[in-house]
Amino acid sequence: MIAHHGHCFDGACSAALFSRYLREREDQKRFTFKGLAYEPNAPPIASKFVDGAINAILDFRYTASPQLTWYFDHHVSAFQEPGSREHFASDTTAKKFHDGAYGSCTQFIADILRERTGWSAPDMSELIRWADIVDAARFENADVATSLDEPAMAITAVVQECGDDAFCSELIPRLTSESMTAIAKSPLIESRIQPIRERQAALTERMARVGEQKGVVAHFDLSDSPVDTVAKFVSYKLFPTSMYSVVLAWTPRRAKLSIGFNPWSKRPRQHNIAELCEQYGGGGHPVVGAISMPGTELPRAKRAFEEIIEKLNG
Ligand SMILES: [Mn+2]
Repeated sequence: MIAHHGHCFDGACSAALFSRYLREREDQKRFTFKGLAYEPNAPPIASKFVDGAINAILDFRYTASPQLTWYFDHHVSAFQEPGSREHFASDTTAKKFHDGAYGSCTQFIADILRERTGWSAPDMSELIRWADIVDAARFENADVATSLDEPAMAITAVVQECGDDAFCSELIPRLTSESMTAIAKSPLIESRIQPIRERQAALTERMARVGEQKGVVAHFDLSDSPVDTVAKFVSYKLFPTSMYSVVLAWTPRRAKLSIGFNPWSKRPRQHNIAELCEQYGGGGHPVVGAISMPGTELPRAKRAFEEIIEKLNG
């Protein structure tokens, strides 16, 4: 059972790379893929593990479970569960790895497996390269970051919007053997991309309308009508001189604050966004993070939104 960060390109690529390793090196033939989400009141991860099977968590929080066989993650906020850091540190299986310095979990898995076992999948190098670009936001500019023309970007957009377990169970095995160009042209992606293009255009328009820059922070309160997915780099396309963006998105299910550092900012980052998010029960990376609250707690999310704008300007 491979549990991976759900609705996430890096999570899907991690699952693809690692499942191929298990197939080639540990003779595993059947895989169950399970997407994990940072949600308030999410069921414990261990409840998804299968007895007697290889259970892996990729690109997601650690959990102290005796059923966990493999673990790879690069989120600096991986050890939120009480006692999890100690459990990880005392592990003796040499199958649990964490490195917060990595841009993507996929690259991390590739490097660890090559160093430790000599295994690699040369035909997946393009996938690994793009997982690193996407997850670490190492795009050349805001235009590449907001365009769906690159096959990897089209797949990323569809994974983020439609990446439930049924979809990922189809996508992930294909990522182990097909080119992203072929996958992006196939019905799996092609049939889902058009509405995303249209929604993204509409969202860009809405962000241009409600967006404002205060100091070095571009902020967008989108809570007046439900929106689930946020095109995070649009903010830097709209406000190229901003250093940070703060987006408040809301659905009846959850209020979500997305905070990011402008990767094309000419000025160096002054704040650790993961730490900032942790103050509100969220997490992420130094350059990008998120905070989720139940949808009923929108007033609290709005207060956090205002506070974070102030803190980022401080
Ligand atoms: Mn990742």
